[in-house]
Amino acid sequence: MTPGGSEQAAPGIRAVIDTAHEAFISMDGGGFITDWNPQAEETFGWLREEALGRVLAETIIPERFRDAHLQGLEKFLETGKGPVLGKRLELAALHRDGHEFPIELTISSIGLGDRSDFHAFLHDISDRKRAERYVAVQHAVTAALAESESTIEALPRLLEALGDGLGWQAGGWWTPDERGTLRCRLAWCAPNVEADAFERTSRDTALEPGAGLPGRVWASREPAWIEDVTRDLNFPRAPAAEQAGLHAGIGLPVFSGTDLRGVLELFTRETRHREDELLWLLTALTQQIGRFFTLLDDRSTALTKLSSLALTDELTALANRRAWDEGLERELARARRDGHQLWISMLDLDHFKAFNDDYGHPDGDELLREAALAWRGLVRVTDLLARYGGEEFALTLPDCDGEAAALEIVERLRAATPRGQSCSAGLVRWDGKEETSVLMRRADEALYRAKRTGRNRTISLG
Ligand code: GH3
Ligand code: MG
Ligand code: MG
Repeated sequence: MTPGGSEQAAPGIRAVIDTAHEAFISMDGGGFITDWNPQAEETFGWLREEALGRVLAETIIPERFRDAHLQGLEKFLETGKGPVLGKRLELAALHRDGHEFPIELTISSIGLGDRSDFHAFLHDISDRKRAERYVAVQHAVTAALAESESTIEALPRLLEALGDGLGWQAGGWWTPDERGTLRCRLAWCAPNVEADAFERTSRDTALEPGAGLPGRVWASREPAWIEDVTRDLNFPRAPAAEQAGLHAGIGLPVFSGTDLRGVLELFTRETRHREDELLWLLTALTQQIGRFFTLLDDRSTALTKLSSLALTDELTALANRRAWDEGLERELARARRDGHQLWISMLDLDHFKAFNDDYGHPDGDELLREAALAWRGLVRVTDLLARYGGEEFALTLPDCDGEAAALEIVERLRAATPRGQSCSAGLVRWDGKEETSVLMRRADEALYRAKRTGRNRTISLG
């Protein structure tokens, strides 16, 4: 049989085939193309007269699938059975210009005596595949965000979700340092890519706003698309990209509100013209990422607030008992390290119960607040002044040069007790080895002695 010389379809059928939305291809049992409609011309880039008589496998099947195709064909001719016949299939196809694209097709076989002809209706499903891929990327990004507690945790997962999902091979995250120079904080590359050297170059590269891909995104606050970074005049990492085989690059600004937080970049091995649809998708995704960053910021502010609340006395806004316990341990460690003196004082309002009885509890509260305020203003910010309990306060005096200096400060505080009230104080010096509980017991003992010996005084046990 002459290639291309199979029975021509009847005129009515011919018209149906030629005006079909689908590409129509026929092949004989020898694997030669015997029919090819205008849609097939459009889909594969071969004219009908060029295609007829060519070997189908060499025309539209990517090289790596050709063996399987031939084996399938042989098997069918031997057994009359073909697992692919009559089903809807999704396969990779080859265009005349060498690019691959996904198609959906149905193959049927018509036996003509001892001959078999095969016919296929098919169409390009690139758009559908791209849409499916975009949905998958959206899911992957959402999952990466949902699994992360912080931006540090989220960013590597996001780069992977975007790169993997879109089939781009490398990526990075850039933020400015304290001088406003952009630095690569994170680099990612697909497992099958030799981009280690490119990653290293990225980490070693410092870019001023306007320079390179991240710099121009940072300066313009707009996404940027470079068709081929190895040929771009404003891409300092071009030699490293060339070596890694990376070509097209995208840079995306990530905003939290109006605050530009950083630039995400992605690279692929192919040279790619700007694709608006992909840029829209990525812009929408970076907006989602930005909202997540805002959420994390709000949460960390709330957590800081909570933890400071847990250490603050509500009535006086001084450090509370818990903050005292923690702070005292820190002061002891510091004094041990530096070899400094550390003095501790306990102060307790005199006859406070009587004050409450005379003026009422709210006025008692007010007195506590006023005392806290007055005393806080008389000590250094580094001195820890805490409400130890009820009307009892505790004070650390680090770096205090001897008993006289410590006493002077405590006396100053006592003199500032508001509303004509008095208070008593105990003073001790940490001996350099005793445990906090022992130290506090001694301070208590000093205070107790001040009370017992008439109040309105300071007793130092040294
Ligand atoms: P002393 O001179 O021996 O220290 O006598 P005092 O009355 O000050 O001491 P006491 O321990 O007998 O009584 C302490 C009082 O402090 C009893 C308690 O009702 C009052 N108090 C504790 N916490 C607060 C508070 O937060 N607000 C008010 N208004 N009073 C408090
Ligand atoms: Mg008291
Ligand atoms: Mg008391």
